[in-house]
Amino acid sequence: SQPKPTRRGALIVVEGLDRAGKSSQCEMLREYILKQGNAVKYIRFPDRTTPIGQLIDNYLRGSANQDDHSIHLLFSANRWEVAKSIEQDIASGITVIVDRYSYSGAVYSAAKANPTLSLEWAWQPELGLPRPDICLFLSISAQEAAKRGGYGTERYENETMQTRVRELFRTLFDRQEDIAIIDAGESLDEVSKDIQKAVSDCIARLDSIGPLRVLG
Ligand code: NYM
Ligand code: MG
Repeated sequence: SQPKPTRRGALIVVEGLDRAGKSSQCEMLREYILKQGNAVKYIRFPDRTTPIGQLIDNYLRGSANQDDHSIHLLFSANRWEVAKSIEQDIASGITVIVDRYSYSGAVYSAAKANPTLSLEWAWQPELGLPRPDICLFLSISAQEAAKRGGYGTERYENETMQTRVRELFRTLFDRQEDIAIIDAGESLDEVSKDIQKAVSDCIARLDSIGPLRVLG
């Protein structure tokens, strides 16, 4: 008899405003998936360790300026340079948790209100990237986020920008599929439970979803 083919991993994205609790929730989710006996990997965007990532890091810290379009395309390129390895991990049965992805990419750039940088324009370079099986949006108001120990000092970390980002996330998520809106205003454990439920449902659907798809 033939050996059973490896069941592919799931591609899980966690999105939200700065201070929504993404990193803590990603770590709790990683432990949950591991405990269930599944291989799991955590990655984040921007990946500041690559040469492109270093340009992005300089920009975010304010030590370099960039044209809005140019930096946007660098954020996208930073995903494209990892796309193959995500596909390989998924195919070999590893579930990949991604902290921020194309959704952040499109909305943070579009939030700058540059007249030639619309949400539609910003989404285009993402077309063809691995498509998440589920995107968990940790939903929290900009005011609530601001209360959580305040923002950092990087670019975009202010309430005006975050308010626009939040609106654009909503607009984008109305157009995209497989989005789970999670109320991130609750306790860590409650939020984590909601995430586990959404992810378990997604993993149970994997066989009917079939192979990893691409963003459209
Ligand atoms: N960001 C993140 C973008 O502007 N475009 C992108 O494509 C991605 C992935 O980078 N404020 C912004 C959102 C964040 C900032 O991310 C740094 P983090 O997760 O706070 O380190
Ligand atoms: Mg941040």
